[in-house]
Amino acid sequence: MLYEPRPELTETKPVPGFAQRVFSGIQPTGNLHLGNYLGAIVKFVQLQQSFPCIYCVVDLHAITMPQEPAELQQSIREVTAAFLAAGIDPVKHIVFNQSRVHEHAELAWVFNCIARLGWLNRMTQFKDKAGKDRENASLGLYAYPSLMAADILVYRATHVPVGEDQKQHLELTRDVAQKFNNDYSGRIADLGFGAGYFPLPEPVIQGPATRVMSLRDGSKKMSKSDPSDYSRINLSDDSDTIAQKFRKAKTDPEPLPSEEKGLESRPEAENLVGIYAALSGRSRAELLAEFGGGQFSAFKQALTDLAVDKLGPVGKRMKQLTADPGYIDQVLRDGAERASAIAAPIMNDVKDIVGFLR
Ligand code: AQP
Repeated sequence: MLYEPRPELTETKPVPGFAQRVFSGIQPTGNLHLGNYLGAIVKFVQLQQSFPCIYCVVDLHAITMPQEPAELQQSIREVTAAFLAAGIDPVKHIVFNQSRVHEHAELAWVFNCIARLGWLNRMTQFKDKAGKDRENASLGLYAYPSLMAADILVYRATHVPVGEDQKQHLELTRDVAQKFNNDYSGRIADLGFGAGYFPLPEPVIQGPATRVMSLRDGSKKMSKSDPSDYSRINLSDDSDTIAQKFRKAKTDPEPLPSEEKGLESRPEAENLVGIYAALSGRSRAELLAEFGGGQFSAFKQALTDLAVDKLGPVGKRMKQLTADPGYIDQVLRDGAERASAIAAPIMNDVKDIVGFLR
């Protein structure tokens, strides 16, 4: 697993022929957790140094599963607060909620007519989320990856920081871009857009922790929708809760190994060491040299102290920000205006390419 810190994200490979731009989103579907933080938000913050970035609270995606309206509004503000608390700059970059920019939904329809059923049938996230009752899943949940392609390509974004679970959706985005470019290649050339209208965006998956696992089951990813709150560390958890969750985190009876090889087939131990490595910026080998041979209790105490130290200030700032919804709403409105200014001309180009009158 790729838990080693990779602060050199700035060396991300450029996509030739396009202005380099970062886009990513997070669903407002409940408490943000350590997986979202290490797998996505930390990378969002780092990439601001080298790219213009657009970060979106993807509320259209959220309603692919049932949401209580008042809770959805609250979650949109909380995810925005987490972005800002972690260090995303809404003035130099763009932060907004997806439903405010109608071009996402418009382009998604065009992409629904580009993407093939066979492609969507292969998406593992749909299978996981629909579960056994597929007939009863929403059409929106099935078409989720097509909307995600539109989110990215409506800004002709070239780089998309995500956790490992989103890799397959990113591949589908590239397939959609490629097929659109091929299907309309003549028209794209006639209108003077060169060889291809859309870039094939690069996933930025490397980073400190690409897949953080549940604290209750090392074979399942840490997730907002896990019914057990003990499966995850929420960004809003206070220090006592963080300590309690790490104390109760599942482990095995063996002491910690002194070398990385000893973590094989020990998913819970590997996960905790990976979280420590990501939060501290130290390598797993270094940590095992220090903690190897010792009991989990001492390691868990050190991990708790580190997590409280790193996440405490983020949680505190989130609380301050959510206490001022007027400010959050202003950030989102302003971001949406600036996002629309980029998306509208791109959507107009798409209409011309496809052959709509406008
Ligand atoms: N466990 C994880 N480890 C590393 N990265 C993760 N991400 C999610 N879980 C982990 C990354 O966080 C970003 C936002 O994800 P999302 O909210 O859009 O949806 P998700 O991937 O479905 O996240 P959850 O927490 O599992 O939510 P629910 O339970 O609602 O489905 C993405 O970049 C994702 O890779």
